[in-house]
Amino acid sequence: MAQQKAEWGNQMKNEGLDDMTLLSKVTNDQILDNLKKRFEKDIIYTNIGDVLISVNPFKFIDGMYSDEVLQEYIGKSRIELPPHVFAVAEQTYRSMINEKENQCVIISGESGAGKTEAAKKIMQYIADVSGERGSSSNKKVEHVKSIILETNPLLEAFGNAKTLRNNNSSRFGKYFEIQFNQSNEPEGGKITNYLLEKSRVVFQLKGERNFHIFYQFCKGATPQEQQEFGIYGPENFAYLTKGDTLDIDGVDDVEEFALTRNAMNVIGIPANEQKQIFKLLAAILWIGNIDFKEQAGDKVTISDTSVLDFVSQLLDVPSHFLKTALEFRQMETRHGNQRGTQYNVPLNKTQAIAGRDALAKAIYDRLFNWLVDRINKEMDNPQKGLMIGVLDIYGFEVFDRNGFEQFCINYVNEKLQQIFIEFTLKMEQEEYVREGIKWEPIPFFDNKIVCELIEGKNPPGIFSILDDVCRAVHSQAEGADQKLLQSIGVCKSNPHFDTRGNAFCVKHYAGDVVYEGPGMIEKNKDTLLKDHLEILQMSANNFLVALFPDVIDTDSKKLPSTAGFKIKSQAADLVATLMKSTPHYIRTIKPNDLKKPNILEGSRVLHQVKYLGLLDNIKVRRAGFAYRSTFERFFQRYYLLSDKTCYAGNNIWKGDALSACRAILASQNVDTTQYQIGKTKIFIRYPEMLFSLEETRERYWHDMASRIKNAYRTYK
Ligand code: AD9
Ligand code: MG
Repeated sequence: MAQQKAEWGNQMKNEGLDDMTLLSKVTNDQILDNLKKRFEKDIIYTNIGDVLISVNPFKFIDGMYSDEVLQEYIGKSRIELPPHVFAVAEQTYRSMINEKENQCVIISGESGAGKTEAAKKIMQYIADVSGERGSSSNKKVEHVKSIILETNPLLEAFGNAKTLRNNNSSRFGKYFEIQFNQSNEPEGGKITNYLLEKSRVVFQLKGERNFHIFYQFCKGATPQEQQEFGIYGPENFAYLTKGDTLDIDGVDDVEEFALTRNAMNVIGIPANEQKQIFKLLAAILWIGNIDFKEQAGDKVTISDTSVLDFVSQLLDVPSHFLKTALEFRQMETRHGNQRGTQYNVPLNKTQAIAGRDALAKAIYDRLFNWLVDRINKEMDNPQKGLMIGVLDIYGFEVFDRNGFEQFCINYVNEKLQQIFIEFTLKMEQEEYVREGIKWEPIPFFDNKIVCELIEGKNPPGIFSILDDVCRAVHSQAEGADQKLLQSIGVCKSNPHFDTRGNAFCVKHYAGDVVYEGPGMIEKNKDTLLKDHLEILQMSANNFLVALFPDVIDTDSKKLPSTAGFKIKSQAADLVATLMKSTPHYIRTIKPNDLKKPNILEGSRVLHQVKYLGLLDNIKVRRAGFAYRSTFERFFQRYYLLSDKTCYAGNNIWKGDALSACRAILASQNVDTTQYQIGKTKIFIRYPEMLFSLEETRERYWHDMASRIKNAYRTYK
């Protein structure tokens, strides 16, 4: 480690700055140049003050996350060692202990930039340093630590997939909250998941796959599972072959399956529940193999009834009911508010396929949520102590064709950018004004206007318009897309919006995205078909029935909650939680689109540097103060440093906290240009000064301990 540290030191001298606050010229090109120099030397981490920038190396860098390196970061301040994800984890954990406040780590960046890998490192670090592994006498702590580490393979199996951008792309967002006990050990936890991309269950683009678990299961099922659930190689299932890709380079699905099963065991999911999970996965795959034959009169019939019978067996539902639910739609005559008779309308082939797929998606989505709830149950902790949350959420997405999913994903990113602006740019500047600190304001783009465009109520934002149209075309699908295009024009008063034929364009902070209108209303509705709900609730399998506790709504006037409404309220909850914690930022950057090591495409990185707002971040940081603390807190921490405030380790100060702070700073001969005194807080310009105060404090305690030891020896 010593040698490695020395090497890192040398690299830093020759190869770019480890804190870009110190750049000689603050321009986007200089930032790019600095990141590039470091990347070429395998230095993937760089700081902007407290924000960590990480460039994905797409390769294993020897020793980077070894136990020795991890140990090295324990107890160190951010400025003592080279920038590293462990330094962020350390600072997060120590801040929680020292400041007694909840913390969160917000990881952002586009798909394949390294968010999930960074999140895993943070979790690993916290599990490692919080009480010694394997030695804690508290069984609950040991169990929670194992779960923290094992949820990753499990949720990745069910929630990640190979995409064109990332071989292990998270197709859901997650906020993992670790709850600590009085001894600062993890004693509980809670995962909140956001918007699983369930459309992947039934469709994948060329070169992409369905969720990993399906391939793992098909390749790694035991002979008994193969027989009982009719599971064979993935090439046999329509849902697994849409993207013409069954394997991922360098990944052994059978080995991964063993890890998934192991994770289930460690987490505490018993064999009978595991069996239910696999049975439903098989049911989904077999639903995908149901095909329809067209009949005269725009009707269909299921081509192969043996497939239907097998699905019925897996779902434990009567075969003829399932057949009706898949071939017909139940309708009801209505006379005013009076309910009338029910009758079946035959579906055409397109409708039947859409219905079949909706059933498969609904089962998978509920199964995924069940899994998250199950893990949460294992980590449940009635004692609510301090918390650290780690947010790993899908990055900003722009595809050739963008739909409702991209719209929701980009909306959440817009909200996260708002928080970033709030914390790092706005609040910082507002605080200087409030505290009367001398300050040169820095202009920056505030994306509030884009958030308003999407979530606003008055004037109505895009989500409100989607909901209105859903309400207006409640029971019929026809004309919905047309109605949306008519209604959405009102958003044109916002300069970040425009219409383009069948589509509309939003000018996001990270770039312009054109969203296709057709299909949005259907996706926003997101209702489970009544016919499907009825059939699933009829199942003799209690596990399946419990996944669908929905009450069948007979009042057709009432609009069930929409997908847009759900993501909007989830985002609001998330923002509220994050705003109550002290944030730590990791901004991840993807160096190239080839997913290859040692290649940094300048234009791709520059684009990310721009939309991540790194330039504003550096400017505000340079003009600002690295550290601030209330007079009281500063005094409590450093009273030891002055003879006026401390005698023999005891606090002897009788005056006010501000005067104590002045006495402490004077005793350390701190230059008055290095700090400013505000109305309630002291602001310190450079972290080095704080570091030196910390060192003096440490030394004091150390000397004190030696003095006591000597005195004790003499006494003996
Ligand atoms: V997505 O929005 O979920 O599609 P992420 O999460 O940002 O995306 P991920 O962490 O999955 O990206 O990283 C993509 C791949 O890059 C990983 O599977 C690794 O192969 C690779 N990677 C990422 N970070 C590192 C790293 N620090 N060291 C080595 C890395 N490889
Ligand atoms: Mg990810």
